[in-house]
Amino acid sequence: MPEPVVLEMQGAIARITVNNPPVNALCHAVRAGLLDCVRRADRDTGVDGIVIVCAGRTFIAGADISEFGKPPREPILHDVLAAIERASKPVVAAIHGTALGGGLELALCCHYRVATSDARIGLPEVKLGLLPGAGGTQRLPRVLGVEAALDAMLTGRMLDAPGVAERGDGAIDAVLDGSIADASVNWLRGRLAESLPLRRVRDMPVPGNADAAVFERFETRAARETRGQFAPRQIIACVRAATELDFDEGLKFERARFGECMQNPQSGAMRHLFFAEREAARIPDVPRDTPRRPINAAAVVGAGTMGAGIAMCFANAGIPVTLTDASSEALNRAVARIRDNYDRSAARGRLDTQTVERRMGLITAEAGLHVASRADLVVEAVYEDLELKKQIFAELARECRDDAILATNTSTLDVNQIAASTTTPERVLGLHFFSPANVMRLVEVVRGQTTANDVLATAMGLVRRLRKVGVVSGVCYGFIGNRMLEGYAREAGFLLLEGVSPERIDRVMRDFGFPMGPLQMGDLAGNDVGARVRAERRAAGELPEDPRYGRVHDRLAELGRHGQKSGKGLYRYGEDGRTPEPDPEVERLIREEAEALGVKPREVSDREILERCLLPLINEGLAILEEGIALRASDIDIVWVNGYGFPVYEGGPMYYAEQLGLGHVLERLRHYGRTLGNAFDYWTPAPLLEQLAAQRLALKDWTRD
Ligand code: 3H9
Repeated sequence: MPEPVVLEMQGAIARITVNNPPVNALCHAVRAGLLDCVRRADRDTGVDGIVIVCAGRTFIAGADISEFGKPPREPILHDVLAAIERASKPVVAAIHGTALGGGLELALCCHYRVATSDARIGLPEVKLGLLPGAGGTQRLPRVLGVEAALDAMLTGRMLDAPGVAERGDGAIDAVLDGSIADASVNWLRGRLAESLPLRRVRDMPVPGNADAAVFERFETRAARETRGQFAPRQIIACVRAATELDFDEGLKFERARFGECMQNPQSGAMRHLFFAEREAARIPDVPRDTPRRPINAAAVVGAGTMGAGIAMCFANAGIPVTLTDASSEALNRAVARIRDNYDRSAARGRLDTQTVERRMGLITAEAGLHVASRADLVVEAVYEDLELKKQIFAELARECRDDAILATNTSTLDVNQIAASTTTPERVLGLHFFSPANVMRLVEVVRGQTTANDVLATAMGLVRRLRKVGVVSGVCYGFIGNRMLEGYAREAGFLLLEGVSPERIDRVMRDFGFPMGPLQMGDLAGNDVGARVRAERRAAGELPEDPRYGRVHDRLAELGRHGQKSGKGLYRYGEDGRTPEPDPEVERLIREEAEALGVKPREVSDREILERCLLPLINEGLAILEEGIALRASDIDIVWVNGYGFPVYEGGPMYYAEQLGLGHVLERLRHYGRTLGNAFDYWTPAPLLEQLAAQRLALKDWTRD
């Protein structure tokens, strides 16, 4: 193992290089090495200045997250940063890649900062349920101003170094060409010749006059954008402290708040998700170095909302894409919709017009499946009809190159049957995008019985290139996410029949942290779609013969109450077409249906609403795990957080279950089985749950033999 931190002399400049792959995290050895090198260089009378630079792909990406929760080992980061800041000679941070979290905090303790033109900086701690706890909340406002600093810390967004340098406020002092290790040394030499002073961010005043109104505005925004999260409020409090307290008092305040965030269970949940997301990319029987097929051109079959959204995903990632459909009107409509979508982003200042034109230029619309012959990968996104999809795949297999990958965006149909309709099933898999495809991060990558390893590896790589998160799912009805949704939606429907109002059910689930409740979500997805799927599944004998099952929603669909899109569903929608309002007509309908079914109104507590919605979902997750549909429990968490709005600070349904205690989950399932009756085995615990609870095993420690 090479030394993680080395010091070498470049004339009178001491260059300290951090080399701790993959991202130069500030683990114990790096902290110790940095402290030692900085002290040595500072003492050495032959040294005029110091440069801190990193080897590999990036500058320091922050504290080592895998050390969190373990007892701290000296030297702690604060001591290292204090030594850098107090050095008697100018210290320059030479940034390439990304300077994040503790990495940027370290750079802010240096007296100057230089960067490559593609470098980015950021304080993303909020995404881990934390705040920048090594001076970031006190120093960033001093160089960027309160508002820009708060914006960066509350969103965790990265800022481009050249843009920051242009502001001229000392956050980045220069953007350099060529090798950063050499260019930074030369830059420092030049400045030393001009006898540059030791400039410490801690001595700068916080610019501007941030009054109470500014902080209130950010409080309101945080309450909306990061509802229920603990860390954002602490970040705002710390920045306020930076404007009110002297620097050292501000640091103390920050440290105390950082400790509170670290202790808060939310951070544990969010750190779990950080590692879970990276783990999801690993497929045990597909080695990381499996060769991938090049994807330089894509095609999307079906120009509906989904197809158009998927085409945008490719264009956004710079991949040329051909959208095709049998109907040229549908194609024209799709292109107009895409254009409109981009124009609206441009109007909001999220995209510049050049980017809009470049992306539009990558999208071609042309009728006829023959256009797919040019593609390296085709995504089919037509109507959910198995026969239609089989026909399309048979034709695609003839039209496309032999090595082209054929993917279906089905959310319910059997990928194995679709693959079997081609002569080359090994190149077929599912790519289940979530709606709206250009916004939602999740893609379930559905591995068919015959999908080849390199096809799967290529698809996972592609999803990452689209800046989304891919989770591998086996083939079953609804894959991971929609299959788990069933029990959740079922119980919401039963609670309606038992006399609980739709608003109350949705409110309880929103209070738990979902952006919307199950009934609002149903209205958004469309009751006609749900009713059609239920009818097909009922006919196929795949649903319990329970007259209560989906009853209210089937009635709504019969009445043309399709949901938001038709202005009324379980709710009615006001002027804006989006705000749900209770509808007395629906209340009457629910009462009538309950009477017809003989379901009596009951007193139901909020706790019961929450448990009845969540426990079946968790139970199904365990079944999915046991069947091998999901590779690991944390993959299920990634699906539910990114595809269904499960609150990040609860870590996903399986992590949440583990926090409740699997024994407790088992006991509550049994409780409902006893009190509600266990019709159709609704409350029968998954065998894996019984097994884990009996053995007191954690989900992550369980392996499928
Ligand atoms: C902090 O700094 C607290 C301070 O304010 C206060 C302290 C007192 N630690 O994402 P990738 C691993 S909090 C440990 O696939 P990319 C990651 O698990 C920290 N490990 O690469 C993965 O491992 P594996 C604030 C880390 O190129 C591998 O590196 N900083 C860390 O797509 C590659 O990661 C952050 O939150 C870490 N800090 O993206 C930054 N970071 O290969 C978090 C990464 O075994 N990191 N790993 O699966 C990132 O955002 C991205 O990793 C980065 C690279 C953009 C840097």
